[in-house]
Amino acid sequence: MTEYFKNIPKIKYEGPNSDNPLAFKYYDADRVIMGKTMKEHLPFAMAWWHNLCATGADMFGVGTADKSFGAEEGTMEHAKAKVDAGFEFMEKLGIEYFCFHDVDLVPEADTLAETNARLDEITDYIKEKMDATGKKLLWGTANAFTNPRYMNGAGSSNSADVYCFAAAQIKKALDLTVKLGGKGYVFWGGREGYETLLNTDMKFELDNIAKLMKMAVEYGRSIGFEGDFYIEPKPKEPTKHQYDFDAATSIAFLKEHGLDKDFKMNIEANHATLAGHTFQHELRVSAMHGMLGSIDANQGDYLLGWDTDQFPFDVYEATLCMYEVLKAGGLKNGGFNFDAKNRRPSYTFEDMFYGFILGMDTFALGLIKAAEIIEDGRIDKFVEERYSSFNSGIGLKIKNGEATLEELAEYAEKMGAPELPGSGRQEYLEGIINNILFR
Ligand code: XUL
Ligand code: CO
Repeated sequence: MTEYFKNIPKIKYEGPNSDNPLAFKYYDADRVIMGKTMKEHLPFAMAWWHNLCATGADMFGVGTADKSFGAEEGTMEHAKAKVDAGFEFMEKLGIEYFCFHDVDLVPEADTLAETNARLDEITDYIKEKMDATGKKLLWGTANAFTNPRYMNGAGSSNSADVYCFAAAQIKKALDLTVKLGGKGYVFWGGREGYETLLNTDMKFELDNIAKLMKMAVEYGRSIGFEGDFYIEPKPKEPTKHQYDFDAATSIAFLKEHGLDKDFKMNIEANHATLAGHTFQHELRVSAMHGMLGSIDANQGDYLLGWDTDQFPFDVYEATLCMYEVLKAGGLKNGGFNFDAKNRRPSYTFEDMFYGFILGMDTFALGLIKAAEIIEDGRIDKFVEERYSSFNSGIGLKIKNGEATLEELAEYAEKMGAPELPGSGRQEYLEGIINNILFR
């Protein structure tokens, strides 16, 4: 078997004092935190598209990284080489999961039948590798946005034929997800949005997307898919307005169409930023609806307005993310998929490993610190006390839904004017976070 990542050893935990760039400083798979190992808290996944396919091409230049893996691109030989390279990569990093789009796995053929035959062949091969190594599929999805036929979206397309083609891709991607034992199926609304309302029937498009999702749920359940369906919200890019703008919008859409029992959110950090929210906000909105499903772990650049998909480096963000995840009781079927790519000038194989080591260490550090915040208790205690006026008297009646507007007005009239509601103490709380992060 060819070794693709020569000179890269199995990446081990060496601790914070190590200066070995090919070692983990914080990710210690078997370390127990709040009753579970780091590996259980952090089911990391490799995104097939970024890691094995993307070469760093952008709007101004071709790729800089060589991802041919010794084979000619666009061939099945190349598709297989990517499988071999991908499994070697996961093995060397100790990553258990991967995620894919259909077209990441094989080159698309002229007909659906031929593409599907190629997908059958490659997934037979992937399955063999999974059985031999214990690697697992976190989620699968269909790419219904790259091919020109999807210029106006897939479920939101104005063309019924294009809509059917997307349905066929989704059906096949669900078959493959079930075949590989995947725990999730993602709908990222690639081009499900619009460029101008002058040519768009928004309500019609949204209803059609819901119909496609319903058909996917019915089909998925009929072939034994027991995992979660996910919407991955994103506010813009590639279209000017994407319908799955953020978690709140997506959850309202799911509830309106009766899809909320089968779907949860796949929250991507960089998409949250683009929506003008923090990552933590999107996680909290999802969690409070019981719909925190999975995470696309990356980060954006606050100075840029697009989806830079960088490896996570910001420990504050990762800590607050893990705080939300711990508070929500963990991710049931979900994981931490590095939907992240190296910067274009970081084009070597070593850089691919440095990206993952950075991301895994950032989340490991986030987990350690989030657990310390919870165990420390000062933040939770403050929040609890902040609402203590609702624990008795009129406050409790409001909380229990037993009060009337007249009653509250009468209470207020007797009271005169309320005292100021108490300091929010933001700076005190931020000081606690710094204290815990850097002590
Ligand atoms: C695009 C994005 C996708 C989804 C899967 O911004 O995040 O890669 O994660 O389609
Ligand atoms: Co993503």
